[in-house]
Amino acid sequence: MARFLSVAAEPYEFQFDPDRSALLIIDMQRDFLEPGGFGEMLGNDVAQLRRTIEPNRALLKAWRDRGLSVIHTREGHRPDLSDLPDAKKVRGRAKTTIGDAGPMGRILVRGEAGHDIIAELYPAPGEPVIDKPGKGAFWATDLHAILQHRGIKQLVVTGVTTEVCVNTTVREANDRGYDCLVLEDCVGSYFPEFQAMGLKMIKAQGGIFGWVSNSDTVIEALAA
Ligand code: C5J
Repeated sequence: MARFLSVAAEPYEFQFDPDRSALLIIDMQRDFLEPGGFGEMLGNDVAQLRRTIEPNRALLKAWRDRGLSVIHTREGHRPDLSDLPDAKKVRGRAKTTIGDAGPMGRILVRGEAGHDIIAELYPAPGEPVIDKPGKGAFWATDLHAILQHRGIKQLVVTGVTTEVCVNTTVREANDRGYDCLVLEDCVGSYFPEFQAMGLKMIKAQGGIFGWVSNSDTVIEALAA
């Protein structure tokens, strides 16, 4: 019989069945988070994202200790860039863009060092890694099929960045019938104002896209 756990959240408590829930960790990739990576090369302050590493590490350990589903994503493209739309390639008019040589290999290309997940949160054997060409984790991937085959109905979502890939994925998940709980200390943006607004948008209007809480509440609920 399903055993629901309840955690304090906004706009109201989030109740979830751990056996039908997955921890979905979005794009915790070296190029976004590590000093010397592509994100920093663009002038971003990676400390804004790095503060999420320790809470994610603690949550991931608690989640794995319970034997629950963990799924990781990575944003990136095939080495021949055949899945990279021109619109994405040229957006921003930067001199160095996706597919070009960057500080940790070709930027956002699968198989390159910068595309990989940071060591602190490295996927364990058996944990699916979804390679996504877009911002949302559902578009052009098999994420929905994997979740359906596992009977997953609810997602605890963490990762980077709050206003881009996390928000897009939560919206996609919401339209596919999943409940999403987003943990504010485990998601990050290079821009504090986008972090705040990205979370506000999710929980607005009675939880229009989902719920917002923090990692301690989930870890405590799992331990109870
Ligand atoms: C992610 C991005 N992961 N901001 N990508 O948010 O381009």
